[in-house]
Formats: sequence, C-alpha cells, structure tokens
Amino acid sequence: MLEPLAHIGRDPATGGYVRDAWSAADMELREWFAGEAGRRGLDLREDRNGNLWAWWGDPSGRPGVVTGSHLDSVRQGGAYDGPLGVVSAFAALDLLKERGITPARPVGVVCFTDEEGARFGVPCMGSRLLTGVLAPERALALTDDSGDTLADVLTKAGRAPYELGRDDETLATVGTFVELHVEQGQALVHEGRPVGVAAAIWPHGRWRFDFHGRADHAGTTRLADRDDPMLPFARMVLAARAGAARRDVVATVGKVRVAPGNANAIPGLVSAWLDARGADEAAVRALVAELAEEAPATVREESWTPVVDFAVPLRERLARVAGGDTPAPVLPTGAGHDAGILATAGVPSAMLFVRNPTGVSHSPDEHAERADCEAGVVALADVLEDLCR
Ligand code: HGY
Ligand code: MN
Ligand code: MN
Ligand code: MN
Repeated sequence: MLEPLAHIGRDPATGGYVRDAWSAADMELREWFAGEAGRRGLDLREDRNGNLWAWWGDPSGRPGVVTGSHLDSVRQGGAYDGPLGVVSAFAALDLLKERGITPARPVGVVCFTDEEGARFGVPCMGSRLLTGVLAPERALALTDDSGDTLADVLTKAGRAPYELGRDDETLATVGTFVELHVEQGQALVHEGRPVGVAAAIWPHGRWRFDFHGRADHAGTTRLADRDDPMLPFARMVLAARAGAARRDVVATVGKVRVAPGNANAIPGLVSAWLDARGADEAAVRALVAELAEEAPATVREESWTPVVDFAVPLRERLARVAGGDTPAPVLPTGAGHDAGILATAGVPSAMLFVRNPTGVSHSPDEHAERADCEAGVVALADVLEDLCR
C-alpha cells in the first residue's frame, strides 16, 4: 500500500526513512498528498500552520468527519508510522465511493505537519499550533541542529507569509477526527486481531538537560583538574533508567549533542534530551524532578502532553464497528499522536491501530502485513460510513 511513497526520504544504506519537517523529502510527500487529493477531485487546503486538508464535500456548512495522520518521520524511522494513516485515509474514501456511499457529512483527509518533532524538538507541531497549545512565537524561534529557526525554514520553503497560530476556522470544520496508525507495540499480536482502538495515550514529555563543563586538552589535563560534563551526563542516564524502573515508567535518552565534539578535547557542553512517559503522570513528573534535582545541569521542559483518555462512547462505537463479529480490542498506548492533541483540545477524536507483528517502531524494522493494512482500510471505511450517517 505504501509503495508510491517508499522511495521518498529512504536511506538506501539502512532502509530507514529521514523525512524531517520541511525537508526536500517532506516537500515531495506534500506534493504526493496534493496529487492524491487532485486525482480524487477533493478540495485541497493548506491551513495557516502548514497542515494539509483534502475535502470531499464542503465543511464550512457542517463540520465533517476527518481522518488522516502525518507523513514526516523520526530520523531513520520506519515506513508505516504516519504514512499508513494517510494512505489508508485516501483508500477508505475510495472504498466508500466504490460502495456507492454519498456521505451525509463532509469527509476530510488531513496530513498534520511535523508530528515527530525530529527537526525542531516539539512533537505534533502542526496540531499543537492549530489548537493553540503551542505559541507561534515559541515555534518560530525553535532551531534545528544547523541553527536555522522554524521562521528561517518556512521562508526557505516559500511559506514566509504563514500566520502560525490557533486556527478556529479550520478547527470548526472538524466534527470528528479518526486517526489510523500502525500499532507501536504487540498488543494486537497477543490479542490475535488485525485492528484495535486506542483507549488512552500516556502522559509524556521531553526535557533538555545541558551539562556545562570546561573544555580542555584531552592529553595534558590531569584528572583532578577536569570539569568534564560527560560524567554527570552519564550518571543522569543511569539514574534515569534506575528511577524509571522503580516508578514503572519509561525513560529514554536518544539524542545527545557534545560540544565542540573533538576526540582529543574534554567537552565544554553536553546536551541530552530525556523522553519520559508512563501511565501515572505523577510518577513521570517525580522521575524528572529527581533527575533535575540531582543533575548539575540546566533543565528545560521542551514539550508535555497530559494523559489523553479517548471518549468512551466514541471509542466503544469504533470498537463495535471496526471489530465486526466481536468488538475490536481497546488499548492504551505510550505513543503520542495528533489525535491526542485534538482530543485534548475538545475535538471528538479516536484512533484505530493496525497490527504490527514485531511491535517495533521508530526503526527501519517497523512493519505491518499487507492483509492487516487492508483490514485497517476496511475498518476505517466502515467507521467513516457509520460516522457519516
Ligand atoms: O513520540 C511519539 O510518541 C510519536 O511517535 N510522535
Ligand atoms: Mn512516531
Ligand atoms: Mn506517528
Ligand atoms: Mn593540539
């Protein structure tokens, strides 16, 4: 199903995908989205935050049912996280048309911008700006690893006139949002089912730890004279793992920047990004507070997503419709999604998960079987048909 996108942003050396927001790969994906909308005669719109919408019917009169996800990726990510939801959305519309369905409500396909936050560090950038939980001034000042701000990047991408920020007009077009996503875990494998429904999204956040030291020569500086930031950084990583295990949360340090980065010099600065998540918000907060307390570092919270409990009536309705003879399993997840941001903003939202045989995600090894992807499309079409009555 994802073949048309398979070459875009793919690293031939690893099979992984590098699709940073506003990169050449992302621009090519956005063109693909526009082409898919055009081929179906859908009304294509790009909102003030760069999110793309393709409408079947006019939502200005009556809020529509929207489905979709994102096309950007983490660095060296998999093929399915994000694109499966967008490709399935277009395929589900095709199925509705094949069934001769004329929806009583407008139906939209959305591609949210910069869901992974791989480039500027804040996940769900497009949906956070859309719903107003991220201030435009903060977003525009965010920098990528090259030091370019989002403002610089948007200008280079030909979107300088963007008026980033809460967009009530666009939000008003979304009556219900359903995001289909590859499962990032193996619950559906254990349940023996191809499709599931999201119950909740764990609270989760990202924090930047800056460990300051004194750059000096690797060979001539006595150990006793060193102020090496690598050591407190190493202690923080070990404390994060031990603290997470004690509190039944998960903590990850997957990105570290060492400055200036000479093999023959003690670094002056080590910057590390902590990702912490868990079912219990207080436990996540307590872990981060303990690490910030103990680490001789400046600590900044870069993003926080409170727990998302998807509304029971809507999620149970999806479980019945998507499940066929027996309701689909309803599962919590530790992964963040645009559906969570919209739900938090009060937009009736829900998620469908498609089985992932290994559960692996954010890796080139991410995979979903074709039959399960097709089952996901049928389930999504059934859900859209049900919601559009
Ligand atoms: O990080 C996440 O949970 C999501 O993949 N953005
Ligand atoms: Mn992801
Ligand atoms: Mn995703
Ligand atoms: Mn030298």
